[in-house]
Amino acid sequence: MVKAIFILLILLSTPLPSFSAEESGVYTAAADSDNVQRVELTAGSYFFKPEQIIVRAGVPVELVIRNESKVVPHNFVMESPEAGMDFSESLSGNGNLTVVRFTPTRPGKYPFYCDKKLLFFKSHKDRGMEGVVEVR
Ligand SMILES: [Cu+2]
Repeated sequence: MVKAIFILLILLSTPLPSFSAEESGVYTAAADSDNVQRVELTAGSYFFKPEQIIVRAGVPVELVIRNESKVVPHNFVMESPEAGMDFSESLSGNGNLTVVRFTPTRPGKYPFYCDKKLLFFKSHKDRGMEGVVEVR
């Protein structure tokens, strides 16, 4: 009984988890020794995680996207040619990786999303499969 109370006290004294930037879906990239900003991204039905990626302008970025989806097709789309990010890449599923490389040229916030849509259903983007590259 004493032991049970002791454990309870420990549980009660444990501070509630605070939400760090990581948990809220923001990732700040740091350049590796070869001066590439590598970012791991997870895609699934219907999300990208992290949802916000912060990178530096003028430094190459390599996005390594793991698509967890087994059946539903997804892609990764950016339409910001003015900032050096203009592509539509199909994502290989089943946990496979797709690598997207670009060099952001201009500070700002640029959306990325999946543009897949099945018949009359809501698009994946509208279901939350979207995010932002913030270039600083
Ligand atoms: Cu999708």
